[in-house]
Amino acid sequence: MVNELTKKKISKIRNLCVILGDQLTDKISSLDGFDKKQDSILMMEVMDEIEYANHHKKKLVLIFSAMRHFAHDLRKKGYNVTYVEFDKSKPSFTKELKEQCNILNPEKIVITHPGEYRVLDEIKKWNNLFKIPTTILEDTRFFCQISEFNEWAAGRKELRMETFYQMMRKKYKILLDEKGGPKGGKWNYDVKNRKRLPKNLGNIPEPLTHKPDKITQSLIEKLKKKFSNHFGEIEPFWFAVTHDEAQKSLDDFVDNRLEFFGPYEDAMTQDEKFLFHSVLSMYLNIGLLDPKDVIQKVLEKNSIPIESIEGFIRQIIGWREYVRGVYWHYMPKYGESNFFGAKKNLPDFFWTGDTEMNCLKNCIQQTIQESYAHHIQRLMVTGNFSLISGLDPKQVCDWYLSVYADAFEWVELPNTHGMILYADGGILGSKPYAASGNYINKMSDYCKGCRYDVKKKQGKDACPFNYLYWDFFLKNQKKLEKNPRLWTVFSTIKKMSKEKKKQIALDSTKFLNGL
Ligand code: FAD
Ligand code: DLZ
Ligand code: SF4
Repeated sequence: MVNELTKKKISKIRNLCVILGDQLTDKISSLDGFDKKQDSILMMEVMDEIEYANHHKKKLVLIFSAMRHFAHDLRKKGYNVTYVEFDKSKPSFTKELKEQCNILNPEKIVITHPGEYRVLDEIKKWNNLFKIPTTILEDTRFFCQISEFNEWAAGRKELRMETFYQMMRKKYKILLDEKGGPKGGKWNYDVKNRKRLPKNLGNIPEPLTHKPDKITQSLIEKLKKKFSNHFGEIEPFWFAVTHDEAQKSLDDFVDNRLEFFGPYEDAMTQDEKFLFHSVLSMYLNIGLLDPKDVIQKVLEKNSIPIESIEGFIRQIIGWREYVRGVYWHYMPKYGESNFFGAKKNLPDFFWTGDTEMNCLKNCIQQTIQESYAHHIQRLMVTGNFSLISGLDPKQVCDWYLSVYADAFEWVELPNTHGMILYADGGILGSKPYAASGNYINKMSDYCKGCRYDVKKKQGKDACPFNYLYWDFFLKNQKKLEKNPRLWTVFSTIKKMSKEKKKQIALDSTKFLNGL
């Protein structure tokens, strides 16, 4: 791509604004006060970012295509943009920035706070390395700033999403009644978000697909050649890569799927990959959609049942903001804990989908194809399995960071390390989300097509989730038995015979050794 600035031979610029691959909006704080005559933008595709995880090929296409389209739009609007395309000779942000500073000679470097600690650490070294002042600005796309979360968290005995969420609802006056209480009388309609799919629901509208244009198509061809070793299927590629396309995807969700989002939020079926989910996280996370616009659009649909509106709002201003707060509050140490001392290697089938467990096979194959799985698949199938099998948290986190198009560490790590693995010892959630095959059978149709029998509790045909569930609690009894939310689990264990415990251990060891 042509380097506009070098072409124009500007000898010195004022601010060099660095925009990262997940900051693709002209509302980004690093562009506040941008002066088109004196300032310039730098965007870089670099090998470090490509190689720090085994990113799904669709994720690579999404990010680079969205970056290139964004750079193109900025230039059309009259911004000076230097754009560095990926190449083996472009190893890191720091190395590239150094070269660009030599050419552009800026007075100041300006950047919005990155989404990952690893990158923040790198940026913090620029001041000294380049002897050019570097300003890191807050990421104002979020509802809750990091300092505000830290203030909220300070002195609390425990952090809980629900308390945080209510604070956010009050602060932004979202879904409140005239007296300032929750609209409809309840803060949370979670109990209405757990319906199984009925047989006669009819056709579920699929998410909007977008035809790759020339920029995307040529990227697909290049990436196919250069990064064929990366995970997942690159085609068919149908994601939005521009703001206009992402906006159309949002409209499509609100018009066609939001109504049933609430009731069927926890449901799963092998025939539908997306159900009533929005499939918007990847656009939100890279800047193609603004969370504030998304909330606004959803709130305008006031004819839709409250359990869908509230359920959706809770995910965005509740969970999304809460996990980001937890991440920055506890980094860099957050990912280092291993509460259960879990150390089993991630089985190969996580990368291939080659397993006889139908629920896992289905969720993983879908992940290979789409770089997407909805929340309950990530939580209760792959996540639950990782927890009760005692898989090494670092390997599990690496997997989630690689395979999903929406995966950036600020959101992936708390969800994986905290929510599913409880490796943080209960910072993020109040108990581990362990479940037996019964839960998966209740919420899906996976068990019908499975070689294992979900009703069987022991022996070679029994559903592995059934014995692994008890094995997990038996192995971790000392660490968990005082948790009041696990009272029923441990009262059952107290009544369990020695023979039964022995059988659970036998079945589990045999199964885990065979992985
Ligand atoms: P919907 O179900 O339509 O939800 C609406 C929006 O709410 C999402 O787009 C997302 O922005 C937000 N949201 C919902 N749940 C969460 C949550 N727990 N944390 C943060 N935001 C949430 N989400 C990511 O964006 N990136 C990740 O890397 C990621 N990793 C996850 C790993 C695990 C183990 C688990 C259990 C969850 C993870 N999530 C992650 C959260 C959630 O699964 C995805 O946001 C969601 O599946 C994306 O699909 P959707 O857009 O259709 O979401
Ligand atoms: C995920 C990703 C990839 C694969 N490549 C790039 C890149 O080459 N250049 C870039 O600016 N951003 C990329 N990203 C997104 C970054 O990883 C993301 O901006 C940081 O993780 C945020 O800290
Ligand atoms: Fe999964 Fe067990 Fe059901 Fe098979 S029987 S699909 S392994 S829950």
